Amino acid sequence: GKEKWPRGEEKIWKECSRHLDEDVQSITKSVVNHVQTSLARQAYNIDDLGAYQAAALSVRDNLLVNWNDTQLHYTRKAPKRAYYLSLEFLMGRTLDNALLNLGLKSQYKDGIKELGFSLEDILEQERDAALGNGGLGRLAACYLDSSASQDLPLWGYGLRYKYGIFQQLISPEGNQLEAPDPWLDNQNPWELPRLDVTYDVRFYGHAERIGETGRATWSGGQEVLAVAYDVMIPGCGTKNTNNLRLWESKPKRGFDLNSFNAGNYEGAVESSNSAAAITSVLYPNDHTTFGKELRLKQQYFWTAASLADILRRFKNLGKPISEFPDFVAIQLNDTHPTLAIPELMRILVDEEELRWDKAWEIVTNTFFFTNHTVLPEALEKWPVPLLEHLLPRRVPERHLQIIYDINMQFLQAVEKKFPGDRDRLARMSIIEEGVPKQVRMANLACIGDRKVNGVAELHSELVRTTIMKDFVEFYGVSKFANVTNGITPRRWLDQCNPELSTLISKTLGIDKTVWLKDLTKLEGLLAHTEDKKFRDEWAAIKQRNKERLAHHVQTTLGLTVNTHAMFDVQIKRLHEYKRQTLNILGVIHRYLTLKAMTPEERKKTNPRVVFFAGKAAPAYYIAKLTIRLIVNVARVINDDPDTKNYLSLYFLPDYSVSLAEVLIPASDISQHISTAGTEASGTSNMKFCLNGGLLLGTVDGANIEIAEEVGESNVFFFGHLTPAVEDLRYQHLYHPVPVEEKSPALANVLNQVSAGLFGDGGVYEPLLNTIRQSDYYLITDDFDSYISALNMVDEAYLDKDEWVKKSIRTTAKMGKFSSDRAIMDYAQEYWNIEQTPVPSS
Ligand code: GLG
Repeated sequence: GKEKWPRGEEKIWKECSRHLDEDVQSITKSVVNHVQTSLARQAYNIDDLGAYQAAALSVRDNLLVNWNDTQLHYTRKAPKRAYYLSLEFLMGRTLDNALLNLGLKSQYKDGIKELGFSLEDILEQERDAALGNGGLGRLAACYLDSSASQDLPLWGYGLRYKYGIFQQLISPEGNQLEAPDPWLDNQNPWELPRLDVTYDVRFYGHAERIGETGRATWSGGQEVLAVAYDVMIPGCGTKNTNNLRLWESKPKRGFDLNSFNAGNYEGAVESSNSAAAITSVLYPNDHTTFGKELRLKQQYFWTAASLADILRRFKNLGKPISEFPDFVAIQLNDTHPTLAIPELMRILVDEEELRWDKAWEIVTNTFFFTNHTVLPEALEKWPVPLLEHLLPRRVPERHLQIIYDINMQFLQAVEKKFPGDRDRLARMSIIEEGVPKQVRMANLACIGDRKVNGVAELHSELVRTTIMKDFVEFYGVSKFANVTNGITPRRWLDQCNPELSTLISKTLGIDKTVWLKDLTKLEGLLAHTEDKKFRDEWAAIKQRNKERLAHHVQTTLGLTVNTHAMFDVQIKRLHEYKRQTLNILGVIHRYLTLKAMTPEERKKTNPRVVFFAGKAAPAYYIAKLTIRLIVNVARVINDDPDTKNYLSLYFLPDYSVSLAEVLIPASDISQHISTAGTEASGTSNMKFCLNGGLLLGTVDGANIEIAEEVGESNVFFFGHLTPAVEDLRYQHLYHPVPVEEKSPALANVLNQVSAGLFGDGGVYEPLLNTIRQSDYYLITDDFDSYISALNMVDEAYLDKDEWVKKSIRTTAKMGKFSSDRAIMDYAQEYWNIEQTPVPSS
């Protein structure tokens, strides 16, 4: 018969259920309880780290109350769900965010204090969960926060890397060194191991077609176990607590017994190693792909486990498989999870025994694809031999068969629409001819998806007119849309800038949970720009945030920062297209200019402190050389008695989410200076502006939309526009003009570096030559207008009052850039899912 749930007395279960801790006393009790039982320690031997762990476990208990209610509610209501598949989730720290979203921060602060600790100190004990490289991974984290805050039934799926993005060290010469990031060493209180939720994932093996059915069987090869770890994602001002499910790979049987019995002990251990290796490390490359087998294994392992899990949940609904797209929407974050398309085809055709056409209809109504870049080096391609021939390493061979079948049908349709256009067929094919042949993942993702989107207006337009042009002509333009990125104001204002958050609530006269969830409410600040007292408070908070950053630099690097200078910040991955080179060459130009001045003239200038932070991909030589140059320029100019009161420079090592939380609120101006058309969106630009920092940038990515919101008089724009870029590159190659002619100022800077002003005779030549030669990123073309923009910033800053007004106006107009707006757009225009609030019990 049917089992009765709950077993035993329902009343007892209910009475004994845990509720949220809401008062200081029960919080203190729960923390002490964890000290004693979970950590097996006592009042006499507990330090800050232990106190952090106990507090975290107690907060986790509270999160679990809401998480359980949410999952039960979703199961009972059975709404359509969305799944966000991302190879990266750059979460940062959790404790502070959880306390704020639960609304329990002040209670925990008091409770922790009663136990003799300070909440501020124990928050610092937490290590970042750094399972991402940069913008793409942090965007995924912001979307999870927004999905919970907006009561949307959404889960994230990713990998539980044992090592996150590497730790960056700077050698005495100024070189970047990479060290592993063993973030799980201290145990992770924020995850729930679900040792009961596992799937087998098959690699290699052999696929055999069954007659003409289109079906195949697939057997043999290596089987790896995927084990689920769940991370709770609390919403702000709601009970809804979503889930991020991360997969860990494990050998299916601890040992391969056959090899063991055959006396091959080492071989047996190796096979268990290779299974565990799949989720051992995040690939540290941003915007570049290498056809590495392990990366392909990661992608397949993760998509296969996630799809199996999604399918199992769908099957529990008892609906026919044809209704799959009515209950499931899957967002592919970049092309990384594109193997989900052939994998779902495999399941539907081989296991569910659907006809190919029927299966294809389901697939193309389930998936949605976000593109994050038009840079060619970032578009994923996998060599066919890696997917097929490389014996005995036939990574999912069956999937290649399916990809070929998809391609054949697709190209037939293209041929029908554009008869005889062979070039077009070659461009649109999923397979790129050449040695070796390659699988173009963006083409596959586009063909297998219902909708494709870019991440800012300009970028989406570039997607339509460049990389997806042929596909627009084939499918029509409506398949290609835009969702401008967003950021969560919970972490990126309330958490990182608590004083400003308090001032905003006070000024607007509303509770913060209201404006944090409807960020357009910030516009109400505009009515107060003429209020001198408000402006003074605004400026004083910025000043204290600058002092907080200076304190951080003092305690971590032992350096004293002049907090009365303007703080100018560029923090992001090191990349030629982001042009940290333009910035550092600008700094050198400023230094040379100051040196040439009399002491009296210098006194009239605007003192400036320049901060850089960011990691370079370990194999990216030019990016690493740029770091070295920054570090060595800093050394010289910070030591120069003539200029050091007017200009100083810091490279802060090991950039992370937590460091960003200190840097962003402290900035007066931040730089987003990519070559026009190269930065798809950028998201830190939004974070700085939300915190009242002004923007210096090129007409690129989301900078454009920020300027549209805040008005061009409140941003500093410079440089060539996107349509000019190609022509300029062409000129560089075929009609080059020497740097001396184009920009004497820049030529002088380059010569000074070459001449060894910053030591290191000769080492920077390869970097300087990228500029002197083809100058692909247009440093020479934009240098002079960049310098004038910097001068305009200085001039504007001298009028303090007007500057503060600009700052307030900027924050006030950032409503559009909340990730709540973006996630609701996906929910309504793409996934067709509904807000499903969990009733408060
Ligand atoms: C990309 C882009 C950024 C974008 C981010 C999120 O380079 O411009 O803001 O994704 O969409 N790979 C990235 O970081």
